[in-house]
Amino acid sequence: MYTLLKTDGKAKRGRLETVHGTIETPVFMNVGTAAAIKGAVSTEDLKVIGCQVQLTNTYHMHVRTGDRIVKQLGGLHRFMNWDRPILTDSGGFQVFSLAELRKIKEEGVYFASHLDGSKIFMGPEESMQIQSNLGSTIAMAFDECPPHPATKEYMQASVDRTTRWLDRCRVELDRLNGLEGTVNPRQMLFGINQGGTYEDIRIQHAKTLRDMDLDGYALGGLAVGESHEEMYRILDATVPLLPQDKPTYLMGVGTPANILEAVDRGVDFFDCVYPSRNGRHGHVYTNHGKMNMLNKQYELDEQPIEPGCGCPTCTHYSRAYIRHLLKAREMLGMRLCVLHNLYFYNRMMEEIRNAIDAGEFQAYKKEKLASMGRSN
Ligand code: PRF
Ligand code: ZN
Repeated sequence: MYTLLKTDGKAKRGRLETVHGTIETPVFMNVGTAAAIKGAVSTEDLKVIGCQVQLTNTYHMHVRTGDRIVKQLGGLHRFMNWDRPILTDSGGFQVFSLAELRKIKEEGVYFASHLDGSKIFMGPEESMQIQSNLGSTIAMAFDECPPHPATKEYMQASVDRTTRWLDRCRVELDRLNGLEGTVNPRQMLFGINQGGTYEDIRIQHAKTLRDMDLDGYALGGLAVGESHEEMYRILDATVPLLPQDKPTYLMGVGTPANILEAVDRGVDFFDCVYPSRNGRHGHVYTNHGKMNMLNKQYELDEQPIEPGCGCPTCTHYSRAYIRHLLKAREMLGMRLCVLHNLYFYNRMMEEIRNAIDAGEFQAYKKEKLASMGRSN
């Protein structure tokens, strides 16, 4: 159940109650693609960092180790020793970005695994079955994330198919939730709005989705190569059409600035690999912009990454030591940078929630954007 607690302009402050506990929004979902946050980050670390919800991928768990095995082991929560909410992405996006020899048909997608080339079929029913085996808190509808750019004809046909797939997802998830032995019989379903940068297709699709009484509404097909301005234009046109009393989720976004702009347009949920991926490369976020920890200027620098930061890294280690670890290719260097970045993202979301609560979101956004500078 989602409760809209407060609005500040279009920014929403919400609360989603789930069988795995409460999610305060706006929220950043930490990306654990294959049931692990890359960079050797554990469940215990995530609790310290203030992570409310993790995201795991249907596609990755299906091709290795297999969702049936995870089900036999009691589902993802028990498998990962994580008792808070988990959202699983449907495979729609990963099939399009990773798999080879892809063929899209009305029934679903035929493709070859990126691991061993084995032939796999995934349609709406298969995606729901896998997500049900995983037992995540929130399942995502199986969609097509069309490439950017795509012709209008292709986009319209793709979105219409995604809508038909959503109908099939709903029927199948209802069936699975009613079966005996289902890992999480109260699994929720979020639908996904598509349409690329075609405003009219987006709007028409959003209107179709809002009449479907889903647990949440995602915006897919953004941050796939269009400009930030185009993405904001699509959010301006689409988010106001989605039910305000349900959570909204902007998939795969983004930079701190993207998140601030999307919150300002009414988005509740985010996920992105940037904090973990950048951290693994020694790139860290601070309130004064990004830093490259490999730079020579930190060789003798005994300050923490960000003075005043309460993360496990900044509490204990210096820039000089972190630079050394990265140079020496010690795993700890990556891990410390990832921990700081995830803390930075989760802390920013907490600041956003506090600012909306106080009715000061505009002032907060302006100050944060100004202090971080253009690089974010
Ligand atoms: N669909 C799904 N997952 C996604 C996307 C999408 O369009 C995106 C696009 N940014 C990220 N993850 N199912
Ligand atoms: Zn820190």
